[in-house]
Amino acid sequence: MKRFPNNPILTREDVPAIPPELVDATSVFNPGAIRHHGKYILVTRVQSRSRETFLVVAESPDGLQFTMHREIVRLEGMEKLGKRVFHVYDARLTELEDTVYVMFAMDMEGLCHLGLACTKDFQRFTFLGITTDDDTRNGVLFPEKVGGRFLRMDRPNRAQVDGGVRTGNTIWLSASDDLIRWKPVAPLISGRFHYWDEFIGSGPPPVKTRDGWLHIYHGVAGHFGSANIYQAGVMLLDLKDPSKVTGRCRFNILEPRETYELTGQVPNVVFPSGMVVEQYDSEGFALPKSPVKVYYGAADTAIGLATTTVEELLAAAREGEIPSQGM
Ligand code: BMA
Repeated sequence: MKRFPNNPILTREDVPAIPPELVDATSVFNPGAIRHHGKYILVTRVQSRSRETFLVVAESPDGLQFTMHREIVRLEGMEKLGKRVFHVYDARLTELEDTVYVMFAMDMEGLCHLGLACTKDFQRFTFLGITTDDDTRNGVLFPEKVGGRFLRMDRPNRAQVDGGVRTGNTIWLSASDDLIRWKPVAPLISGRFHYWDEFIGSGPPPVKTRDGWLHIYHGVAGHFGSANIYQAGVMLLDLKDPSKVTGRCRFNILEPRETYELTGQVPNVVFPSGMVVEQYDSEGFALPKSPVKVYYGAADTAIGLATTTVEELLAAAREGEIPSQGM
């Protein structure tokens, strides 16, 4: 992927003061992204000096220059949970039947859940519920039902990186009839120990192509002492049966190299979370030549944009497995 020359596209200096919670923001990162009614929308993660986390919408006419809203996203109905929610973060956006769904991480006492909210206008957001029983992050909805059911990928937090947070090394496919209650269907891919993607999690929601469901994920190399390196990669799932993995990149497609990715609140992080494919055919398949914009968190501090095409991503997903030494 190629970095946009004016990266980073959003930094703490772009975050307006939204008193009393948010003044002099510390960071803005890990955005969900969507093109909606001709505008590019990001739902960003913003932190204040208290290290509270807020979701704040940013919008743009061209996907390159964004303006942040002067209000914090309020998830209406979340107060009825009656339980403390420390943070909501890492939104992923999917449009289903004229409604935009936001799946996000919710840090609660002892574990992290996946929460679901919806909006039609990015002004009002309705909280729909907690959608997990176990510690889980990185939930992404498929943009349509497959085989009559809603599908998502999610990543149970069952592993621990040295010096890092609880994480996971398997992305699962789950299914649901109502978007709230989910059942695991099958594990999809697991971390490749010793290589770039030892710990993994979904990036942006998958994209429908004639060749299958194209999906960008993040991989963490945890074997470099104090520095966990977060990178981006790509995989492909069978169109009709997404529990079948048909491709996975050998090389990462983006890794921390620029100063704004190498240094910051958490160094060495590119964290892809939003993706806009510009062109689809009349049956809703992404066109191979279509430009693709990938929005990513850089060092948990700023937002970067990387560009590519659908066919380049498909080619990367077909690179194949990392061969074992000596075989
Ligand atoms: C992950 C998540 C992301 C974060 C990344 C790097 O576990 O918490 O939100 O960007 O770590 O710190």
